Amino acid sequence: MRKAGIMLMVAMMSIACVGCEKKEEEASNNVAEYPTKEFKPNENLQQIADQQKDALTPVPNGYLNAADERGTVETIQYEATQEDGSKITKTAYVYLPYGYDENEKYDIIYCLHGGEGNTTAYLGTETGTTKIRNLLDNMIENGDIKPLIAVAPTYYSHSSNGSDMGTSVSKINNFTKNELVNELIPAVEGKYSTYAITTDIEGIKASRDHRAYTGFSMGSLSTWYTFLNASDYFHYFMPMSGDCWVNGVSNANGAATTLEKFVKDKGYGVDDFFIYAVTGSKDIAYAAMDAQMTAMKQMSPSFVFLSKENEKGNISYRVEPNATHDYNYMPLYFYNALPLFFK
Ligand code: FER
Repeated sequence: MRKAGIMLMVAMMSIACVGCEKKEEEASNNVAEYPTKEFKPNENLQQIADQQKDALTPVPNGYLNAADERGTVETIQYEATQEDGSKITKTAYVYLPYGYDENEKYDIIYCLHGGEGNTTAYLGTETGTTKIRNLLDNMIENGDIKPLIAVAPTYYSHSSNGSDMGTSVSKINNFTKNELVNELIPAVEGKYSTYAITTDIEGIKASRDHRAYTGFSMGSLSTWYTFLNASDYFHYFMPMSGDCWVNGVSNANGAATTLEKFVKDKGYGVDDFFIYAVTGSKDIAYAAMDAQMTAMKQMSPSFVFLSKENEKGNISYRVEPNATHDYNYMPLYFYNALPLFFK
């Protein structure tokens, strides 16, 4: 009996050890590849394997190069109220599609950078282009999407330099709760022609089906906060590589429960919002985002996930095999999500 017990222990220890070595091996490979970020090895390899069957549709050749018909980028200045009530002037970049005509109405997407990023992350500047800008030009030129306006602002208390990383969660909360709808949207959509006939609260609400919000990493966090703080004004959301910290960091069940309660309280059905959540299987945000999505998958009918079997839903969760935490994956995510928006 005793002998059997010891043998079992030894057997268990050696199994545990095999697991250990494997994990260590995986972890060290990843540390070499991503030296600045901690990478947690995927815990559910079968799930990853399943998702890998669904790799995103690749961006067509040439779509990241300059299109024949190119939009323009302008800056807009607006007065923003900070958390302490003080006012500052902030700058956002605005992409206008090729042939922009102020007598037409355009769908609009607000794009938020990651931690320590800035307003140039998506659209560059007036003169310098970016892959996202070329992608938008090419998608519009080829009829993949209707011409739209894109805006790249910041949740920081400055426009394009320095870092407020330490205070970014409270800044993101203030930005999404107050500045976005009271200050940024009126400034942008008062100047450029969107579906907002007026830029008071009612006009912004009435045009929510023509407004989207996306962000990468901390910008993804801001996307979840916009869902909670400003979904009266936005119908479409694309969180890229970041989970929701509304109940604290790495609290997937808490985040999912808060989001579900919000959807129930609002009385939202399957047609009332659409979330395209996306990340990469080797992204530092993968574990957190995947855990949140796993919890939300249990929350039908508040969250109805799109799948091959189910083409009607209010959320799609996609994982690009091997993609890391890198802005260079954003064009792939935009290319796959934008045709699903503004339906
Ligand atoms: C996450 C994982 C990583 C996340 C953010 C980060 C918001 C990193 C942010 C940064 O360093 O900028 O799930 O969610």
